[in-house]
Amino acid sequence: MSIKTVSTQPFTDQKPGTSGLRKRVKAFQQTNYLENFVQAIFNSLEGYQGQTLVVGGDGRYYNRQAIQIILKMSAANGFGRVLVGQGGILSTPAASCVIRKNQAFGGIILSASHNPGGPDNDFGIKYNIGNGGPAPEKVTEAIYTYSKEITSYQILATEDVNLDKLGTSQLGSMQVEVIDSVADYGDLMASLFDFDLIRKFIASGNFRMCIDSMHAVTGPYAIEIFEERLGAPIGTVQNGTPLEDFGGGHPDPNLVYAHELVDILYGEGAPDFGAASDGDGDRNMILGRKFFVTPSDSLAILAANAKLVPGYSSGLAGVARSMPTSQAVDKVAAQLGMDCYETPTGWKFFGNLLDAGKATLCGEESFGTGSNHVREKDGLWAVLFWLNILAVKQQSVESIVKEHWQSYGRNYYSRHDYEEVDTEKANTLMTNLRSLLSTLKGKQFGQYQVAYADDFGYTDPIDGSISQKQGIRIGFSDGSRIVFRLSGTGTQGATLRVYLESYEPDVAKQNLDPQQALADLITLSDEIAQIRQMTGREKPTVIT
Ligand code: G16
Repeated sequence: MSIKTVSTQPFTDQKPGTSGLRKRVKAFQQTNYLENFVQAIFNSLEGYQGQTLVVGGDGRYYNRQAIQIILKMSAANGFGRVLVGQGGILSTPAASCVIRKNQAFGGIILSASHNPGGPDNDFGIKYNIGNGGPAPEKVTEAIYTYSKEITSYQILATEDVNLDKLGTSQLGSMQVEVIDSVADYGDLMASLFDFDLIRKFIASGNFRMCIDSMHAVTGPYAIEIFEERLGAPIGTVQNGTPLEDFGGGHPDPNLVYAHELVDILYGEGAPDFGAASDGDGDRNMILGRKFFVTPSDSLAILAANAKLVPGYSSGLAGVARSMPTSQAVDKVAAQLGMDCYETPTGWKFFGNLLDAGKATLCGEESFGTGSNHVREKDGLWAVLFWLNILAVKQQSVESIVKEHWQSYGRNYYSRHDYEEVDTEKANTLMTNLRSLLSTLKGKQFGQYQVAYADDFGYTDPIDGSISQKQGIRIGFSDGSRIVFRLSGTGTQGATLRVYLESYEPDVAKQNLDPQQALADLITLSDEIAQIRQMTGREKPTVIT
């Protein structure tokens, strides 16, 4: 087995986005494309010689081939040991858990998250640091810099590793350990939640649930946790076999793409509870019978009820949400007397707050919720948190949410996405908006008066790092908001996201359809940003 040094040329498009590098599979299949990026990751790191790396992915098309390349490059670059999930499978939160449990140097996760998979769809790769969380911006920027300068990479000339057989083998001087993808993660969940209580609740027969893994990575995790450890009937988990193309679906747990589950929860004889997870298992959608819980509300409700759950019974240090996420959790934090942090979009921004013990729960409007148990958002964790609350309160999902609104008020919320918009047009729309900002304050639009208008910037309270231009916020004097930003996770053209929020403390007015409650703000967002004119689109592609 010899180490080969292969000459290569840089690619100019390897800048990591909101969560790593995401491109079409075909881009990754170009000669040296993946190798360059992996070498750029290694070049950006210091002190990893002889250390442990965790590797796994969501099982999508090209996962196995990519893992073989990464294993051979890790060996050639001097890692001492790689822990790899069986079959190449590790959900994003499970990878975070394994990194932390083994005090690994870091991890490489292969996933394009909720983006579709298959030869003509998407693939992705991201680096996680030793705390188990996504690399912070200074690391991703260094990776990008190295990717632009690269002239060669190192790889071991050797046979592929058998990824399906548990156990240890040798790759040059590096050890490869194929680990059970689920065990460590399952044990961590059992340590946080009252599994006995949930098991009894499920066994009582008064509660039925349906979990949709969308043919993505959570299948084996959900089957072991819900059906095997918690005793839910076989078949509770649907679409539980990970497929390379996710069965042709779009593994994004929202009302549009998780329609199979939505049809069940809104149909005749619907179960009491439904949940779905995304491609790599870090997102979640929570449904009650004929009832949808917005991710922003979900975060607020978990925070308000955390004391009911063993892993959080001593209270929360604080909470954090991304800027576009609704302010529902802010109300809970204020009432419980704890800090609430507002960060840019991207789970990586929560890492420092979690490490410093300033926040215990974090969440994002993009169907992500998590806590300090790992350093990634965690879909099945959120489902278990809800199950634990339901088992204690013995109420329906809908009544828990409505009681929450009665106590804290309701933050009506919706996100309108315009996908695959021409990049230049989307950039012009944002530039135009930026140039308007200084003129907006104090302006009256119908019933709304602009209280502030800015481009969100964030100074990390722990390390002082600054992130600018993180989304345009227009806030009104009644607490309503419109936020505009361009997604950092798409792979084709640009995705414009428009986030709309209004606050309703009056219980009598809390039962409107959000699109109706937000109708004036929706019209106003078009008036201010000229969305239809600039994008040529009459309506959003996806409304959540
Ligand atoms: C990633 C990030 C999240 C972010 C989401 C959407 O999630 O980890 O923090 O909220 O993308 O980002 P954007 O609005 O830029 O598309 P995931 O689940 O795709 O890894």
